[in-house]
Parts: sequence; structure tokens; C-alpha cells
Amino acid sequence: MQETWRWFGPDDSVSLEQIKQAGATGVVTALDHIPTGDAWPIADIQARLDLLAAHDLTWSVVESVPVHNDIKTRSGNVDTYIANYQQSLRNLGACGINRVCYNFMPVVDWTRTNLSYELPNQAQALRFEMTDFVAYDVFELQRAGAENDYRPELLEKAERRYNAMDSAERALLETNIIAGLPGGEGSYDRAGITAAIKQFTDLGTDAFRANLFAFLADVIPAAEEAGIAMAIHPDDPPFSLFGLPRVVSTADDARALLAAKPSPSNGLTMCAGSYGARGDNDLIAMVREFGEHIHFVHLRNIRREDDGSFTESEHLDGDNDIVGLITALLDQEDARALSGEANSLATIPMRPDHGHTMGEEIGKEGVRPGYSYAGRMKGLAELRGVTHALEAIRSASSAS
Ligand code: DNO
Repeated sequence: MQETWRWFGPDDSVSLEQIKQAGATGVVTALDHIPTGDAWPIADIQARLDLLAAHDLTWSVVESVPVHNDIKTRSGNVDTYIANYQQSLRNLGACGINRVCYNFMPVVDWTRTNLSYELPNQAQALRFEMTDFVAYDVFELQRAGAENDYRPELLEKAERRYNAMDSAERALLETNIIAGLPGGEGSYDRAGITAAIKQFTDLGTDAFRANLFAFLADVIPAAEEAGIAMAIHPDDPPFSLFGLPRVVSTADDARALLAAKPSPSNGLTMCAGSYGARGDNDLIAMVREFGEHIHFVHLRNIRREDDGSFTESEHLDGDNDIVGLITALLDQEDARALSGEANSLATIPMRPDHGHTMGEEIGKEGVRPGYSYAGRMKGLAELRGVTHALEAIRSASSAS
């Protein structure tokens, strides 16, 4: 696998020099200055490529070319946004980029309730706590009908939690949930999120899934022509929030989307932390089944709790079997190599996804939650160690 690192562009608190020092050879980045829905101009793509090349780094994956809400709801200016999306893919392909990550999550991109959850060792983790989420949804946002979406025990617990919060805690919870996380596609205020939620809940799961498939029908041919592999990122977390439809949460969802538009360009991001937040997703089986369609990997770990809550744990210490997952990914790379075809997608880029905020980055301005330097470097180093050990064992056993 190629070791990559997510970089938020020139205003990232982590520099390209630091990325090199961490040992990554590829960068995962996006042109966040371009408004969602606009086509990405060649000049901007090339400028980013030049910046990376000056540091001897490649642009391994675009994460993400965001999908405009009008495409997700198939309304408004959908035709223009589709044409722009196709143009972005053509322009990226013309510049030699061959992998694009995107998601099809309604309203909110990835969501957590706590961005600085203190661990016993005082490092800070990202956490999704169901009680807090329900407290926000039912008692602060007061979404119509929200109370019908939760079990009575959970509602009672959430009400107690909500009543115990002061106004600063309530405001922080709201910011964490709706104001947008790094790499997310924008933020909302209370009225904005209420309207957006209604638009998608009115649509329902079947129509929303049909809109995803229509998007694939529109853009996969353009991706094929441009030589680009699309890699959809799963829902994070992989279950409904705010009663919204979710269509990329399970192996069944992934299977259906691959079947909807069979193409080498129609692929997946194996985000271990997102799929892994559900106990019924068997990540290793998914890698074995979806094999050649996996174009990008996010490696991280979580500790799940019975009510759906989870904390992002150490990369090697959580409910995901990371050693087994890396083994399956190395097997997949071997299969690609054996197929003998010249394949620019033979090596799978992986990035250490998220990391704890630790050491001197705690409390420091500009450090993005989940995207600290030290936390990710620690994760990358651990993952690298596992990969090297597995590779050594494999080459010893193939030599004997
Ligand atoms: C969170 C990320 C997501 C992801 C997008 C992909 O850390 O994994 O923001 O980049 O959902 O479109």
C-alpha cells in the first residue's frame, strides 16, 4: 500500500515538510477553495500538483470532490452540477490524477458529538455519544417527530443529560454536530439544518438511493473516459442521523451500488472506522468480496458501545482487527499484481485516518480535530510496522 497523508491545503497546520518527515509519499487533498458544485479548473489542479511535486510528493487521491445537495436530491440545478462534476473529473484526469473519493451522505458529512474527549492518558479523541446526539436532536433542535425515532429509555437518558447541560455545553454540542468538521461540506445554522433535513427525509431511502444510482450513471462514464477510479466513502457514522436516509453504511449497500453501475471506475473507499462503527460489518469479508473495487483505504480503529456510541481508539487497539484487515488488503494487492495487466491502480493508497490530539498540540489553535500531526504520525508508524511485519512473513513463506 502507498502511505498517504491528508492535507487540507496551504492553511493546514501540518506542512508538506512534516508530511515527508512522517514518511508518507503521497498526499490526499482537495481544492476546498472551490465552492461545492463548481467545476475544478485545470489551472487550480495543476497549481496544487506543482506545490506537491516541489516536495517530491504525489497527489494520490482527491478527497473529496463534493457532491452538491441538488445532485443528492435530484432537484434545482442538478443538470449544471452534474455537468460540472463531469468536467472536474475530465480536468483531474487530464492532469494525471486517477482516484477520487466522494460521499453521498445527506445534510451532514461525518459527525461526532465530542471533538476532544479526554482519554485516561489525557490525549484527546473524537467521540460519538448517542445520548448527547439524541439530547441535541430532540431537546435542542426539537426536530419534528424526533422523539419517535428513539427508544423511551434513551429518550429519558437524553433528557436527563440535556437538563444537566449549561448553555455553553449546549452551544458546544450544537457546534460539534452541525457546524462542520474538517473536510466536511459546509456548515449550517439551526434554520438551515432543519430545512435540509426535511428535504431529505421527505425523499426517503429508496428515492435517495435511486439518486445515488442516477449520479453513478451520470458520472461513471466520464470517470472511465478520464481514467479515474471513483471511491465512495461510507456514511460516518453508518446509521441514520436525524431520521435521514443512509445508503452507504453496510456491505449490502456497497454491493448494490457496485451492481448499479458495473465498472472498474465504480469503486469504494474502505474506511475502517466508518464501516467498523457497526458490529455487523465484517471489514475483512468486505475487502475479500469487493477486492478490486477498493481504490482507497482509511485505517483507524474504534471502540463500540451497545447504544451505537463509539470512541476513536488507538489505531491498533480497538474493535477492528487491523492486522487482519491489512492482511486482506495485501492479498488484494498481490491479486492485482498477479493479474499481470499493467494497472495504475495496482497499489492501494492508505492513510492513517484521524489520530488523537496529544502532546503540545493539545489546546493549540489551528489543529483540526482528528487531524493532529503527532496522533496521525503515531498511527502511521504503527500501521507501517504491521505492514512491514506482514510483508516480511509473506516473503519468507513464499521463498520457502
Ligand atoms: C473524515 C473524513 C470525511 C471524508 C468525506 C469523504 O475524517 O473521512 O470527511 O473525507 O466524507 O467524502
